[in-house]
Amino acid sequence: DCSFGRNSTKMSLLAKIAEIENEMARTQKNKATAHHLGLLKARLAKLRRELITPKGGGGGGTGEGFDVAKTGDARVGFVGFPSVGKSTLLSNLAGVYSEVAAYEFTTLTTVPGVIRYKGAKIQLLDLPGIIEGAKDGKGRGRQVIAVARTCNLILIVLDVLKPLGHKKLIEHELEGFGIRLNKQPPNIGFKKKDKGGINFTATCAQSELDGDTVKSILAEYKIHNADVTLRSDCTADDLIDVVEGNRVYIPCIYVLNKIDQISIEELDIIYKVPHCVPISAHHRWNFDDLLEKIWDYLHLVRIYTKPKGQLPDYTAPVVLPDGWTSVEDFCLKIHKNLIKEFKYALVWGSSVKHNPQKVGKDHVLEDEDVIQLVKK
Ligand SMILES: Nc1nc2c(ncn2[C@@H]2O[C@H](COP(=O)(O)OP(=O)(O)OP(=O)(O)O)[C@@H](O)[C@H]2O)c(=O)[nH]1
Ligand SMILES: [Mg+2]
Repeated sequence: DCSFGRNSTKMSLLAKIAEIENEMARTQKNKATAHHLGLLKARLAKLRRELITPKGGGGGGTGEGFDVAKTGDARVGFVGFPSVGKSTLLSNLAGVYSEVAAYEFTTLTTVPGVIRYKGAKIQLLDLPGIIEGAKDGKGRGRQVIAVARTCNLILIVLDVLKPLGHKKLIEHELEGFGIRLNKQPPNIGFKKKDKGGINFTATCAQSELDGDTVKSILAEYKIHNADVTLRSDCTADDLIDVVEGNRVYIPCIYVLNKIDQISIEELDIIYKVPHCVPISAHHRWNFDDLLEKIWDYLHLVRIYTKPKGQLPDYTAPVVLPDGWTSVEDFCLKIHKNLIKEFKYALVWGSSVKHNPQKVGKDHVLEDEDVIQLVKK
């Protein structure tokens, strides 16, 4: 980014972003302004995308040292401001050394660790501290957030002594980079066409969007022909997310660290934050709760294999991610050619009515099912 040309485009993009953000802050949110706000939001989303994927710059990789190999059954990333205790957490949870210090920006690259929990191998990534404005290219934030996008779960680590406003700031940074936390993809049908104009339908009452607003948001993207179906009460942001594509939906846990420094009364208040686990990384307090919550939020599915005539092996499950748990997915996880030899499978457990039940490759398995493969 050192060439003058690049920097000046970046500055002008940042200036435009600030201008729109200011205008949005000044605009009262109501029915009369919804249309205008929708337009501003679409403009903002477009500028942000330009900022993170510079023209001709190849989209910008994660940068040296940031990209560590994905190993294990799931990847969990620690994101937070400097000195909140991310490295202490990695060291004490995974037994991996990551430099800990009282000064800020101790960790300068990704430090991986791995834990085994309920038979699953979970990769933990200690990431460098990020600062406000990270998504707009400040500090190492962009690389950090790019790695966060590859995680199956994000732990936002917060210092309980710092204001809860820090939580908002970090969420804002991640959101600006296309990460959606603890959220389902919007229930919007969207299909571009060659002609016929904008065909707008809503299957339920809409508090923010109407046909005109949808039309002008799409016009911002030079889309004049499309089918749009809103199947839940959607916001302009939801529609923009669908049009932009490239959004990732990741579960998130707020880890409130350093509870050794607060009172029991303060702890009671903190427990009310949704999706949170209070801990002390330094004293290893409440790690059991944290691990259990990590497990819950990852939604992993354990499948035990039973070789013919033997008992199932309950110590080494095959672990599948939620949504990828068909018998075919199971076979693929073991070996890429296994499915070619597959005839049928016998399954015991909650996914079947009879124990065992003969199933084909499309059968969807559930957590703790037992499977026996029968080859051709
Ligand atoms: N009191 C208290 N201090 C802690 C706790 N966990 C970490 N610390 C201290 O907080 C400081 C920062 O810890 P680190 O683990 O280096 O923080 P970090 O988030 O990795 O910081 P960066 O790498 O700079 O982003 C160190 O002095 C730690 O000893 C805790 O549970 N309680
Ligand atoms: Mg660190």
